[in-house]
Amino acid sequence: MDLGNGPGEDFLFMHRKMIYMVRDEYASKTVPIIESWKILPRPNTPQFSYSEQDDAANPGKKVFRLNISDSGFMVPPAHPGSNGLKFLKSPDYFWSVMARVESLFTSQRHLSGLSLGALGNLLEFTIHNQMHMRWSSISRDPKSGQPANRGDFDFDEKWDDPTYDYLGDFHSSHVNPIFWRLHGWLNDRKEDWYNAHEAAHSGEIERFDYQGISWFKPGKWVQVSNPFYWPEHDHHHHQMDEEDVTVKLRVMEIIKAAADRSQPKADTLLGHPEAKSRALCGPLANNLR
Ligand SMILES: [Cu+2]
Repeated sequence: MDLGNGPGEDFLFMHRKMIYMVRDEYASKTVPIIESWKILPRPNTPQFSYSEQDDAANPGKKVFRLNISDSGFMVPPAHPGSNGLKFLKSPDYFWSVMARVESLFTSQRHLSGLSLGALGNLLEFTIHNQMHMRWSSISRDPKSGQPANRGDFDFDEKWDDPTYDYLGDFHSSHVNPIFWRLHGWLNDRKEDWYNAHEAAHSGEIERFDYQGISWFKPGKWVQVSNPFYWPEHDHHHHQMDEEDVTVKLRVMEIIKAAADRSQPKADTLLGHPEAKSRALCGPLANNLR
């Protein structure tokens, strides 16, 4: 498997762009952003954590307030009969696999030997997919309330209902606030990666602005100069041929039509960026459900 290839960089760039677009939307509506997880919530983290803060109403006094980002995040049960998912959601799995992978991706020694593409591919196919599934609840048909999975090409309007926030489906996962916490965590690993390289061999990675996003110049550790965000006919990186781009554009049109039609709904602002990511990330939950 080629770990250092372009798609790993695309994965990271597309999500960073998406996170910043959504944070801008929140800022423009003066809504506080959904904070990233600083560390993955442990199976034994208390569900409600309170921290001491200054009391604005009584200067000099302290109050205890609920601190969401330090609180635990309950793990919803797996669909009965899905043993693979049951294992993935277990504390054993968290401690024996996820916590170890997490420590690799925060380790300076490990990060300073990875290219950006390898970082993206490794993150996506290990902890990213596991986080989506760990915190997903049972997928339900929003109309009937019965357990059901949306087909990959089923863009029926009923799936646009904001109550459909299944984390295992790219159509809906971004409606779930946990999506932004876990993707915020992933996004922060790029800064760890950059800092690890700076510490190990300062100057080998240069930063620049790409499409309004703070990114990394191609060089020893970075392969792609124009990470994928939306298919275009005029640049041909990753050996994408014309026919391939045409097919991708068609798929994007279908997805965009589905996203546009939910305009009046609350989830629209968040809907576009992740709809775009469908074409990039590939099926996430298929092998787990
Ligand atoms: Cu994701």
